[in-house]
Amino acid sequence: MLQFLRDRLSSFKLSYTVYNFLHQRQLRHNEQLYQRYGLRKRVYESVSSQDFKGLSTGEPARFDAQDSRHAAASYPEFRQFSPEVQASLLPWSERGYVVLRGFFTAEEVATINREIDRLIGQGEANWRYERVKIMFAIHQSEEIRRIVNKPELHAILSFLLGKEVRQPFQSINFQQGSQQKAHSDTIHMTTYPLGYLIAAWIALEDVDANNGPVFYYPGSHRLPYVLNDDYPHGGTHFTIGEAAYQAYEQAIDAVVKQNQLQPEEFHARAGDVLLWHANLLHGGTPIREAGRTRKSMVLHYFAEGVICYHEITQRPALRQE
Ligand SMILES: O=C(O)CCC(=O)C(=O)O
Repeated sequence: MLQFLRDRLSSFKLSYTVYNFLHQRQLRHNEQLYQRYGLRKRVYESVSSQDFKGLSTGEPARFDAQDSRHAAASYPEFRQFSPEVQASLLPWSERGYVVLRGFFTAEEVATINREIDRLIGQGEANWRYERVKIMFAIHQSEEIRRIVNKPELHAILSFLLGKEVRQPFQSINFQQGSQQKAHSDTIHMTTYPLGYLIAAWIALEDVDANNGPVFYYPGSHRLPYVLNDDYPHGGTHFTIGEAAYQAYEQAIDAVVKQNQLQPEEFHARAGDVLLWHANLLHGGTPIREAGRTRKSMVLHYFAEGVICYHEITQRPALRQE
């Protein structure tokens, strides 16, 4: 009954507005940005791609505007990376993803896994989505925070976007594969201008074809973004459509078919990292060997200096101060 009421309430935009009004401190980051980009709204009101129509499109992310293969070496920051990292960054514009092999050490991986086991054991893990995802472990474990906030990772992400990337907006830990259908993260975590979200996915154990690897469609980030106007989200001026996400997934399925996109899977050793672009279509393959774990962690980052919101729920993104 309580869950039913919560679900009903969460379909009303007004309930978010009230919540946001009470948490305005976490929306301060948007205040100046609304002014800068000419968005005439209060920061606690609902916001979606519709509100940006007619505003200038803003400056695209560095390697959306230029091809990283040709332009990367012209930036002095590029020289701070090892030759191996440099080589892996070059195809970013073309593929929409980057693989960093062995980026975290076995010890770092073991520490993250130990910390997650501790949170689970102490009943403190913030499980969501039918116990598939553990949200925001970075806020609960100093050890995890220290490890994932590796300055080199932030430098790589900032380099790719051409804007500073600081703390992750969120972390999600998985014990099993997500088996999530294809989507672009932009439907969940959206920026204005578009393209200023980036994800870093860390293998916390070896991943093969059978324990539910992440899949992605190389180059799909260059297709048009699918936003609320592009599928029947079923919402109104006052409400969020109850089946909006299912409708979105169907729209993405149609995009995949129309463009005959071919998936690739990320098979990894513990410690390997996959970075993906804000609009890369990706998801989790089925777990082909029942009962296998697929320990992993994904971090989503917004760049500084852009408006951050959630297209699907039309909410501004609350950020930790
Ligand atoms: O880890 C996975 O299986 C998928 C994760 C994902 O789709 C995401 O973080 O956006």
